[in-house]
Amino acid sequence: MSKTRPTLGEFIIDNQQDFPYSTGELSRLIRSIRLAAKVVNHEVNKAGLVDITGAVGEQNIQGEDQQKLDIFANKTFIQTLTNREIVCGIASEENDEYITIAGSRKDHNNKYVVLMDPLDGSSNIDVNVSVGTIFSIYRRVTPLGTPVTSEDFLQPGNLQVAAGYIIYGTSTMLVYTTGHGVNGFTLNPALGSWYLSHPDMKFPDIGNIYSINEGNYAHFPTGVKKYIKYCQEEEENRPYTSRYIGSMVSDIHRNMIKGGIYIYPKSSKHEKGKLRLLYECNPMAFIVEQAGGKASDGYQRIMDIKPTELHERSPIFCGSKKMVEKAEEFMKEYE
Ligand code: AHM
Ligand code: MG
Repeated sequence: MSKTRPTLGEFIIDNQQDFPYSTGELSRLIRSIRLAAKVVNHEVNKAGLVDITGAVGEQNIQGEDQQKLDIFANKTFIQTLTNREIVCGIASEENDEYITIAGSRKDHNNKYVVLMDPLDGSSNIDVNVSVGTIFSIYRRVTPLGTPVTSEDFLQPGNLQVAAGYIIYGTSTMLVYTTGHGVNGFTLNPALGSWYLSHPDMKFPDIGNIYSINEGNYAHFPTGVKKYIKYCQEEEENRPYTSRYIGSMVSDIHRNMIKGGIYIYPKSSKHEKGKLRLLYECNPMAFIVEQAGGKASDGYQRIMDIKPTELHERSPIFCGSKKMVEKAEEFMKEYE
């Protein structure tokens, strides 16, 4: 009989030493995310029933308003983290401003802030394609006992304490890092438990998949156009295979397992790219680097960018190290 895999709960207890300044707060925070993820997973799985249970904006048979799933996911994560009193602030791709959480004692004494994209790739839901939640955790930099300020959120990615994603796919997985490698847990929906299915995940140094929305080709910088042509040439292990789901979490998850590069560059349509530095690029960059890959904006490390605004965007090139380095060479040569 094969050895039983630890659950996420057991894994957290066994790896307490991996949690910096371990007071149990970060473990509780990950547990809250695990809970919210299960609630969102349940709702995402029912998305195909929307014609039966009522469309967005209509009332369902219980007389409740149907919500768009990204709004539902946003509320679920915010409520779970707020109710459990473990964070002092939350910033979400769905909210214009960050949220300050005082706690029931109004003491502002929690030390972590969470930044998240509650449902990334949500335009894929209607066609039954995988979507994800992305989260990023920092220690606050302002003094305990005071309300959080924007300074607590505008930290470079290299100060992240933990980051992760949930992929609502053919199975649902939670993948996260606390800076000691990357581990993936698969949800057994019958039991509601997450099992360690992908221990110590590693990006292959080089792969044969490139993931980019080539429909925007005409608008790409020359370096990106040349790199795409390089991917398509018949030489060495090329041409590479093109795979683009249009759901960042799924595209990067696949590339981490099989080897590949994911690119969302700047273009003449999007001067700074499309993806958000704080909610999408930094957490994914932390995971990619912890798995031995590389994440760059084409010229510099994503996690070294000092953010200046909450909803700032950044181009991103991430995945197998050698592939990202090659793409950077093209960016340097042709810009
Ligand atoms: P979203 O946060 O509005 O869902 O947008 C992010 C998504 C990524 O998951 C995905 O890689 C990208 O947008 C796809 O964009 P495009 O359709 O321009 O290729
Ligand atoms: Mg998004």
